[in-house]
Amino acid sequence: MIQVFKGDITTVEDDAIVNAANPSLLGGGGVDGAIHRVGGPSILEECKAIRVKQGKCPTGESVITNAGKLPAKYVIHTVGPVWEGGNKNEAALLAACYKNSLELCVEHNIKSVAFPNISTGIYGYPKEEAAEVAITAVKEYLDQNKEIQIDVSFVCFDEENYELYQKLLEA
Ligand code: AR6
Repeated sequence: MIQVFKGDITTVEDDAIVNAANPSLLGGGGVDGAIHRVGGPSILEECKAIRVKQGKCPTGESVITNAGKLPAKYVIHTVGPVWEGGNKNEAALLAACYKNSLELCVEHNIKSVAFPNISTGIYGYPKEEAAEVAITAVKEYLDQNKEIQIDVSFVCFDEENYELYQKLLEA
């Protein structure tokens, strides 16, 4: 099942929420800043341990940590592409963020997950193109893995994204 909500992802009570992180995994602005602020220091501690183990997180990949004081059980940190005009493999990298995050959900028996609109803030990905990539990637993943039952929500912070997702999901 795929749903869209408008709001702040730090309040979502799903098994997991996804963070739009950067390769350092050490925090930043936007939704990343909000998740670390509300979740508290245990998330950053686990991110630092992952850094020691594997180094930076490449664009398109995802890692999983505890969710600290957040209502979710896990935070999946994924690194979206910086928009550079569209010819730098941005769409494939953005799709990989969604698919790799869903892959982690399967590994951790996560049954509900909320995604923010990855890359559409500080990273500058055009919102309509990003929404199309996000919805297509999630639908493809769920279609290709029919045995997997995960409720997926897109949590839109701004009205423009919310309206785009509603329009595209109705179509
Ligand atoms: N809940 C849900 N969505 C949010 C929230 C929130 N609390 N706050 C912002 N958004 P951005 P990016 C939306 O900039 O473009 C960080 O510094 C926002 O409206 O958070 O992937 C990282 O460390 C937008 O639609 O992430 C990276 O350096 C969406 O989240 C860089 O920003 C993504 O915006 C990543 O940039």
